[in-house]
Amino acid sequence: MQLKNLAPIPELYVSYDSAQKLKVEAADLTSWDLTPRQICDLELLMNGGFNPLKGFLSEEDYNSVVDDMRLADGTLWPMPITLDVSEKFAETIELGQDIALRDQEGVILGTMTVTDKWTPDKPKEAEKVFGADDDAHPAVYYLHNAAGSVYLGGPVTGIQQPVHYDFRARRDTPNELRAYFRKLGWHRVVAFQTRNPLHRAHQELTFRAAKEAQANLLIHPIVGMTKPGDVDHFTRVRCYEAVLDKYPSSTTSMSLLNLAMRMAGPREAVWHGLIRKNHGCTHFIVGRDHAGPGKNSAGDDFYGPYDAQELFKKHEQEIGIEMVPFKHMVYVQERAQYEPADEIEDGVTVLNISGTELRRRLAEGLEIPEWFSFPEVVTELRRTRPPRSQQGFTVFFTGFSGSGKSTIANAVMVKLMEMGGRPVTLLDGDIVRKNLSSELGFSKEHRDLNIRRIGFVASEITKNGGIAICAPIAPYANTRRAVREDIEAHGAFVEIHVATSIEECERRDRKGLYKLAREGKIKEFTGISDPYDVPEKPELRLDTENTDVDNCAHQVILKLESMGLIAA
Ligand code: PPS
Repeated sequence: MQLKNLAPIPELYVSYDSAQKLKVEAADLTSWDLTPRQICDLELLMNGGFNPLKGFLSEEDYNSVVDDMRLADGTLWPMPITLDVSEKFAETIELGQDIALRDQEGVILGTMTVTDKWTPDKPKEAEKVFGADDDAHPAVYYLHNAAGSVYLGGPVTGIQQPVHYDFRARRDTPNELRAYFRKLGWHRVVAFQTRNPLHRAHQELTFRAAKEAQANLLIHPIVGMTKPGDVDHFTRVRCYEAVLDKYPSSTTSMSLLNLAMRMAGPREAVWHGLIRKNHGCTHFIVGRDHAGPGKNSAGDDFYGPYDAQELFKKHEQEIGIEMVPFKHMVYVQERAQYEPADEIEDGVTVLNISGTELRRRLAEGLEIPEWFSFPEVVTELRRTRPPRSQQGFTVFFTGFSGSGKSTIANAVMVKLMEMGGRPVTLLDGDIVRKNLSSELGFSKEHRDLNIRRIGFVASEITKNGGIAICAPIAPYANTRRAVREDIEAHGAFVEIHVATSIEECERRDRKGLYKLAREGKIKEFTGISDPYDVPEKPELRLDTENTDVDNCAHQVILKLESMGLIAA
């Protein structure tokens, strides 16, 4: 008997011979260079992971998905999969035109016939899809700050899969997984979605879920894009491989999913379910706060802890995959085992380590008990995340010209060099503008480019275990946030607002620039004729008007000590 979940699923790829021909023809088409997120989306469109989508959404489908979680024909589909482009590019495109979709190295992955072109109502998309137009939500932030302002829609023709050089044997298309399940005779398969390393509680939970569903288990981690700040997928995959041995042999498999997550909670859970159905699974584990994005800007959760399970349950029949609700597992010390929290009687000792506590223990090099995780996993995590005092980090000063940033930054640099241990690089505003950004002026566009360059260099330094000290004006909050995100993927970002008032800077006027700015001889001068967004929550704010340089530098060093970045 051929089970429906294991029958081949439609893909958007043309045959090998047609692909060779199409590749040559597509070289003459107008090209769009796909963003990393679009590459993830395109891969799953082409290989059937996003079945029944046949391309990037048309305007009609987009509106219907945003409003009702359905395509225009009524089919359940919760997430807008859109090709966002710049206004400039959109202007060059006529409806009906074919465009080539290229990866970041210029390889043509597919073509798209543009049937639709429109300017989306982004605040509405944010409200409807993510529940709030709040930049604290990573996907809303992306929507407003990274995504292009025009969407193109139309059917896609697949030429080739994006190339992955890592963990090739662990990546499977929906049809490859379906074939694998057919080969092994796995008719019931429960999928476990994750963007975190697996510890003992997850292993116990997934094992129980498989037993309850009388199904085999597929560990199906996301390796595309997850929440900024997550453990990188290279480390996670090494951790997963270590945990795979802990399951009874031949019951469990692992496959990597190149999905770009949106952290959309309930809608995301439904989307994840559809994707897993497409990958041949019959059951799907949905946990507490599934794909939750964390706190909103008022400090509250974006979604209720069980909203995702509720929405999934409501649409379970239509999704076509059965939900296995996640039981919160905790460790019972007296019985030395994990048990579902809701089944535990009073009077026993329940142990638990939260994600935040785990990060703290890793950062401070503290013990991580055996009951919590597997030694192999802890070793991997420690290799990637050594204690903070051995990691690289960035100190990012921001403030008006003449506020004292460079002087304090210099003093801090010398103090850190005196301590030794890590190489220190100073990226001072003036120095950077003499070399790295010598061709740039002071328009918003150029300032952003300047700060992004500084951020790029600082993130490389941080990644490689050094200390980067940056001291540009960096007047825009959004750009500072983007740089923070880039750097926090590798180490700490310590933002220091040198809060000297504009009046005091002008009074000091060390370089005579304020005088020239007042006379209109320097245009777009920060604080005089150009804006400065005061940092809302910097790690440290320095008052230079009542404190001398040495003391300011000392405050920075104390801050670094209190964050565990330098030994006390
Ligand atoms: S930015 O906005 O972060 O890109 O600016 P930054 O690269 O830090 O600026 C470096 C120095 O350029 C001088 N300068 C100006 N500042 C602000 N606005 C205008 N229009 C301008 N023109 C020149 C200014 O002296 C900055 O010096 P610092 O080191 O901040 O005192």
